[in-house]
Amino acid sequence: MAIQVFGDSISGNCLKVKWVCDVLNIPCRWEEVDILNGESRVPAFLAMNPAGQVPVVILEDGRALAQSNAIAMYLAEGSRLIPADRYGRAKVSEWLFWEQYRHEPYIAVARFQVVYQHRTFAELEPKLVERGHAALSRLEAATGESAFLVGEALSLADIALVAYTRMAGQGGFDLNAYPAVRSWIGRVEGELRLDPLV
Ligand SMILES: N[C@@H](CCC(=O)N[C@@H](CS)C(=O)NCC(=O)O)C(=O)O
Repeated sequence: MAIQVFGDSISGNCLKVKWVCDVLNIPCRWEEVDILNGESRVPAFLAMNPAGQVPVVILEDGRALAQSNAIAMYLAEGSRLIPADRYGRAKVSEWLFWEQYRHEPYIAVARFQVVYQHRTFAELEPKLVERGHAALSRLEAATGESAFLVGEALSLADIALVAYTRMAGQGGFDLNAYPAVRSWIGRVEGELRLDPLV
């Protein structure tokens, strides 16, 4: 039986899970959740994820798992998306933790406020914008040094980080200021067979 992925198809966090399944040919069944209409806050959903957020997956044996990066780690275990060596694996984790603490809370939230809440770029909190640019600057340095975030091959780090980075323009971040990031996005989109967003 395929795993079920409960997600919102324009959420970067949810797309991470879809892309890992696609790249690794893991059969999955997508269940669209309308988060704006409260579908992630009803009892049946909260029974799967008490945090009331997508993505959440139901594994083949019926157990639930939430948090995009935890799901991605679970699905990718033993695959080419996680380096074989201990240091490489730890570097992937470093990027995944950083994404949730220093990247997603600014870039994804700015985009959420624009795309879902219809704020203008000028109405965004300056702190969101400043920290989003700080995250992009760090990525600019890293992507200028190697083809992918952990060495020369696609890993889970690239999938997790590209999700909201490629959408950053929708939150008011001009990616033309980050040429190495743009090239890296192109490489990752190529690996994931995605049409370019920018
Ligand atoms: N850290 C979580 C964040 C999940 C998250 O923020 N989900 C959003 C959509 S991207 C959501 O479900 N929002 C609806 C809500 O919080 O009610 C993850 O990586 O999975």
